[in-house]
Amino acid sequence: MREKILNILNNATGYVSGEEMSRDLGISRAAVWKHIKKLKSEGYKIESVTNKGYRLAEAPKEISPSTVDSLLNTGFIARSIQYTDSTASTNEDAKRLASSVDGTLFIADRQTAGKGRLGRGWESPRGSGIWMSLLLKPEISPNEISGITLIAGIAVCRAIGGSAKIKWPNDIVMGGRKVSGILTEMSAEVERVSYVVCGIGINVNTAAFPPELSEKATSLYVETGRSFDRNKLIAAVMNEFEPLYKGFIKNGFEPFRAEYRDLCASIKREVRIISRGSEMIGTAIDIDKNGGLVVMTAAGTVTVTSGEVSVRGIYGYI
Ligand code: BT5
Repeated sequence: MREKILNILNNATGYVSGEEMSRDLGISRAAVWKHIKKLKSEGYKIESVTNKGYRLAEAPKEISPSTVDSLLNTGFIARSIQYTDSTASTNEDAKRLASSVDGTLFIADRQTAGKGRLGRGWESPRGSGIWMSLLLKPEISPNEISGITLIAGIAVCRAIGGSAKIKWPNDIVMGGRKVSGILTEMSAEVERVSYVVCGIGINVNTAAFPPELSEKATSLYVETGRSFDRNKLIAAVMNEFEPLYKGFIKNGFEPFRAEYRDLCASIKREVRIISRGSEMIGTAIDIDKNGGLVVMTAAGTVTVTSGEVSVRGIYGYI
């Protein structure tokens, strides 16, 4: 039905009335309106005018691996791109194809089972976002891996620019809502990392979110009122990521600590840390040299290092 509606809108010279569409497609006008709403949330700009109907003003720009490639100035990051129209999860794709070359970037226009942390889901509709995963083969110890999430956060913030901030450890927020999330997974033997998959999701041209996310999620489009070219943004994140990653592998997190702290929206905020069933309340006061969150609690100062924690109570949405 989606394709049929797009076809009608694409072939129309002016406005098409809801009535006409409902008749041609054999569905109710309410159903037509629902599909239009869905397309809008995917980044299609559809004008609706009373008594005239609908008009497709602008379709979202497609992701094009060759365009991304032409915009890269990296040595090995994203020099190999595996693009697919639709997949369950680009993190799963990267893990399945972990024998691919170091720095391979897996991108999908849509994910049907996008993953968040701790078994949570990640809403990844078609056409409007960036859902991508980098396959990395760093020679560092498994306990340093969480730093990759942090430097990826810096890369995303730099690429987005503007008011983007980081909610420690893995959320990029704008206007108090989440615009991007990062999920880093690894496969390791005792002391040796075999590979790391750093998954990055960015809500780019999303116009509307499902009700359960509308309080906590936002997109670049919602925050700025304009559409972004996803190809340019993917390349910008990769171009920022490579030098950060190289620096991190060589010298650890310390050189990036000051920038991360400046970008970190959690500092000086009341936070509630939830880790494996236990809970702790305090004020986040600093980022330590390994990227841990330093929290002042009634029982003294604690540094939270695990990536497997939830930080709550900073924004209205959590
Ligand atoms: C994350 O988890 O923020 C990590 C998200 C990583 C997504 C990327 S997309 C490419 C790659 N492939 C994957 O399968 N995943 C990665 P977490 O901190 O657990 O946040 C998840 C929570 O954010 C959910 O429980 C929802 O409440 C909320 N959420 C879900 N979809 C969202 C969206 N599109 N935008 C903002 N918030 C969302």
